[in-house]
Amino acid sequence: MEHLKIASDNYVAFTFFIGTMAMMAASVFFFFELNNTPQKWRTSVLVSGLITFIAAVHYYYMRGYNLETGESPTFFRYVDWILTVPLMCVEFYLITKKAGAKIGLLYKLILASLVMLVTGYLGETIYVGSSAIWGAISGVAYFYIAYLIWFGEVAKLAQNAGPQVAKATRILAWFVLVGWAIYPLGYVLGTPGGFAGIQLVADPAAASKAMDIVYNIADAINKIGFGLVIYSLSRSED
Ligand SMILES: *C/C=C(C)/C=C/C=C(C)/C=C/C1=C(C)CCCC1(C)C
Repeated sequence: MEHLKIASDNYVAFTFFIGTMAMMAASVFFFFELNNTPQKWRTSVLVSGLITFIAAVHYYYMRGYNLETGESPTFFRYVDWILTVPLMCVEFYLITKKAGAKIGLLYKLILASLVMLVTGYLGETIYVGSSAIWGAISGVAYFYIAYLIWFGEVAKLAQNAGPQVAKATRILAWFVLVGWAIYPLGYVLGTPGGFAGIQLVADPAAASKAMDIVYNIADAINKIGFGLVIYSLSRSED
């Protein structure tokens, strides 16, 4: 077999590589810190570690897949998201639980995230010709999640859960509003032939590369950054 190496101008492979390393390091950090985490925050910090660990395994695979085939690992990208995004919903439930969050809230968040991801996957793979319609449905589910966190149940519960939880929830809400909004940008960039007439990158191969780079950057910000907000909450006095 030919020996595969990452060319120094191969930014897609490079971001997969650095993403793998960052997710691994973050997982080791969260797991090892569990021992000196106060009991009431242990599950939350554990979930932060699970999110980056699941991503690390997928990134390790996607890195190899991309290097060997030169293609975008769309399927495993979505497998990763379908596991990790619901776990981020679990984080919102866990931190608002002591203010009375009900399991129904968790189901709502998880259901909306599944709708968001499944419709995004359909628009990216099977119904590329109607990617705008699937992207729009996905976007509605995304805004519903953002609504719950900014103004709905999550926001209201966080207000009653003490100043530290309120503050952490506000930061996480910014992650969802700004950090998560990077993904639709990747989707628009990567739609072959353009998204609803918007074509940011004309060459299909370049478009798919741009999409992978955007998704890889977004994942690092959202998974590791999100986990660090939970970690710093676990170190607060509350
Ligand atoms: C760790 C992975 C995360 C936080 C992934 C989040 C993914 C999204 C917020 C994706 C959203 C999409 C839309 C809102 C519309 C277009 C299709 C998607 C799936 C890219």
